[in-house]
Amino acid sequence: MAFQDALSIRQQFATDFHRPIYHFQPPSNWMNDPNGAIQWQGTYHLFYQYNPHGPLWGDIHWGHAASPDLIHWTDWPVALAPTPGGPDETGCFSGCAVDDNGVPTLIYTGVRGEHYEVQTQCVAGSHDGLRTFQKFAGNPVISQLPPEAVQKRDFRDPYVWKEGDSWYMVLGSRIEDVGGAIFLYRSHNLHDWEYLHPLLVNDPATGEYNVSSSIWECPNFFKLGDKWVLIISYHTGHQTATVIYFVGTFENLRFTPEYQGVFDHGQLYAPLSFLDAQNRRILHGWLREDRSDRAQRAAGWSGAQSIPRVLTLDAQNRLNSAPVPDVERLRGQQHHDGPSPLTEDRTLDFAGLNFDLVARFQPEANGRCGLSVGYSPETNESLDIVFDAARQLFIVRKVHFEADGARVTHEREIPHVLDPGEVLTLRVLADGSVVELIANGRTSITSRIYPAQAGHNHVRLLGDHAQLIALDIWEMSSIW
Ligand code: DQQ
Repeated sequence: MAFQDALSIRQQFATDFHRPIYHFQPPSNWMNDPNGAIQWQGTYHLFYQYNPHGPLWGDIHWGHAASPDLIHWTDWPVALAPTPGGPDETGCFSGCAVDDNGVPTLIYTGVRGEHYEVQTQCVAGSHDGLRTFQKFAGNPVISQLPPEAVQKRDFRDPYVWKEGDSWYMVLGSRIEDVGGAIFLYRSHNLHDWEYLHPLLVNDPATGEYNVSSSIWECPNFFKLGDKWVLIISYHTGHQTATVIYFVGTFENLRFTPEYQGVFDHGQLYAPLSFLDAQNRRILHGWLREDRSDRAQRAAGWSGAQSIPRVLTLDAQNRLNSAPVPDVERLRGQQHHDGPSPLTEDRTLDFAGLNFDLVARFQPEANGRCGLSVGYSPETNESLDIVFDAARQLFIVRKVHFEADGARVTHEREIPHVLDPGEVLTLRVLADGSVVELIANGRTSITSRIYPAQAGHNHVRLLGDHAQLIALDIWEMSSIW
């Protein structure tokens, strides 16, 4: 698609206030996982799971966009399409990109079968600066499942890195009646792969995320500081669930987790990380919709990418993330509030759905403090995120209207433990229907909201028995 065509398609959505203006999306239609993120000769390239035919999942291709700064994107032609009769004839599923001796190379899952039941690993390289990709004639490069996995499907999402002269790959999968599994492979040329052993397997005996029907998708495995981090997207076997991570050691090709956490408690899924030229470990995540297929069809688009985040480990080996600093260049008019005691809920002077917000609170031992986004005083529609200091958790409450006009309330609790003496810090990137919230750099809660009217866009301060130290909100400009 020519750049100008992409722009004019984007302009058709100009009045859709649910559509983000500064988070990446394709011009129209469906997008899910980020794929193949890489910085090539200074330019960032992002690929993504894409259905060119409509706004629901299906006939999965790899869309492609490029950026000088991870914020402003240009649409590039589709990079991978299913080849009739080939190992990817029913879909080019998720994968990564590497630099194979000067050749940008994509490694992805080719899918065959009416029910996506044959999943094998494929390779494609570019010889014209990532404009087009040629699939390796010997594809698939991995088609046999390891002996541990007796099922035929759920064997996908290669994540590859190089160490010394060897390439390594982790693959997401499951083991029948045991649950999610990540398998480790090695190669000297990206074509011939040797299976080593499971990197990590679900323990059905422990924990909330250890269900024997689970599938572990989209693994990322990388060194961060002195530790190794494994990120997986956890699928219950019935539905897309939560992104979790493990931090530990990797010695003699064996991973020993020492700490486990949740990367995001909401709508962020299937993230993909890569190392850029500044040695930053950067992660994109798919921001899933939270509305019906019918509503997505009516909108004509589905899915957004998170603002890329820089990953770090804190002193307790918790995985921290922060939006790339370049997003701050989109900040426009600033609104400031505080310091002031928080004794009751109050609506701010600022209203809008496209903003960047930083707030710091000091709650008393029994205090509550937080924010409401997309609030309507007439209907009470809102997304409230309130920290309960006594219980050290967030209460996330969403009041919204279904397509049939029914008013619905969802409420859930998300743990967030402040360190001794630590103030509560909230960073919120709100953008149409997207609300990315990161608390103290380590608790990520991504929400999607679809206010019934554009004017349902007030921001409120919520809480009592707390001190607002400072609040800053910046209006954000569009990247298109
Ligand atoms: N999405 C892809 C799969 C992956 C899943 C298919 C995760 O490769 O496991 O679109 O969202």
